[in-house]
Amino acid sequence: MAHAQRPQRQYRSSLPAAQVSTGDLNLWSILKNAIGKELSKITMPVGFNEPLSFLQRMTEYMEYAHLLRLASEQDDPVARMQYVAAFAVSALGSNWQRLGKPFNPLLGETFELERPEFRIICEQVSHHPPVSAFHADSEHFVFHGSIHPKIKFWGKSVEITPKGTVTVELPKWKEAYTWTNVNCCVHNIIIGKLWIEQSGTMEVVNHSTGHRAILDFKSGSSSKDMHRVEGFILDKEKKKIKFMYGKWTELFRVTDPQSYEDYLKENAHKFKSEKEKKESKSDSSPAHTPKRVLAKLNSLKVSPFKASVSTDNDDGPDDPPEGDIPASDSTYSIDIPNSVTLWEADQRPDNSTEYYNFTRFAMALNEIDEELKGKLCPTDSRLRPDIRKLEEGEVEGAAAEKNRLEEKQRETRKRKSTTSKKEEKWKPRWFNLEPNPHTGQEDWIYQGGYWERNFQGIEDIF
Ligand code: CLR
Repeated sequence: MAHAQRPQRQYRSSLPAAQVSTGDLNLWSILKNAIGKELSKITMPVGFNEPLSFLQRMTEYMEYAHLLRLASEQDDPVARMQYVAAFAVSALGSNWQRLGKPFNPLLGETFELERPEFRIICEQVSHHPPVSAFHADSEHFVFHGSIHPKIKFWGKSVEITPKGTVTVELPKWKEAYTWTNVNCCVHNIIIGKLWIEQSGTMEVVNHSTGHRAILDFKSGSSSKDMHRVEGFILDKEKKKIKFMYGKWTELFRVTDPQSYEDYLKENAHKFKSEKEKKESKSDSSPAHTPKRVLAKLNSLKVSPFKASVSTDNDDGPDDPPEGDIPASDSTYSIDIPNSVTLWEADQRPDNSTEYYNFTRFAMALNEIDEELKGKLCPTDSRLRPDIRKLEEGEVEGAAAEKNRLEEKQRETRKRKSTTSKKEEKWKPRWFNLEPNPHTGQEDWIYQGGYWERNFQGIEDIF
């Protein structure tokens, strides 16, 4: 494929303007009337946004696409599973400390990205509920799926369920792997520093060989478990073949189950004392006092999205229920003998905190030049004036453009819902709802043709 041979080029390493402080915006004052509602139905001031559309944000799954190439290059199905599982974990790495809300894509909005290891096309295929579909490929793999982020606000926290299955196909091996992403929770909406937790079980299934990687994303209830992911690769007889472990923010490794067992035995004393420490801690002192919360807050770097702190609130930071505290055999160390590192996160650039905590990869997603402008589909996220204005630091201009676009979208919807002419009813341009051949479930499947770049007759949505 032509795009694979393209020479590596330099992408921009920062945005045109640093993030503007939103100091006096109070998240709680906006959200307190919205408990139990879908977040996509709540209008949030642009100050809470990051200058990316959700389609661009979704593309961040691809940052470590080389892992899928590596998977395809392995002759052993277990080795392939290792890399596919590492990719699934790596895809969530960019979420660390990313607390800005991406812009809701407009209906029919698209986003394309070509990089040496892959190319991807995304489309917003539904507005209510919001559903974003993507299809990435290279000569080594196909990766596709759709995300319908169900976002619920529960008072102290926001819970996000990224509904939708994703599929990796390795044509060389005629294999398909599927999994569902884990839940994401944004804590401390009322008071404290916002933080992101991703927790739950992810099961990566190889539909051809029956191998499974069952990965547990631990709840961040204790600092030892913070960001931790671990689990086993099982064969179709459910025999444990490999142990995998790491942190979704940092790295992911693999070792054999025997090395893990031995390691647990040798370090049993350590784990026990850690557990006891934890227990005695929770028995004694009351969980949190407002003063301690305040002191902690003051010592932390101030988050631009922080809710204003009120002293008469007796609630401390969100604590997950006691039941979520994982069993004592979880590995505290990340140096188990005979391990191989499959993935390591690219370090955030030095200027990251001034730029919405973006990764190097995210910095370049909204980049545009004349050459690209000339060939992009007119519905591409890069052409959205509101996002462009925000990345240029023009918060008010961005807000005005965002309102204009949303108004335009409402008008179009009204017009289309009253029309009886079938050809005027809106339908996604590049994806179609049909059964996923590997899971049998309804899925948004790419219909092809985007890269031929015939963009005639495409509606003007901006
Ligand atoms: C997490 C990984 C999933 C896909 C996914 C869906 C929705 C995203 C979420 C990810 C990360 C957190 C997110 C969320 C939408 C809104 C939320 C970006 C990428 C932000 C942090 C909400 C900020 C505003 C609140 C503080 C009110 O596979």
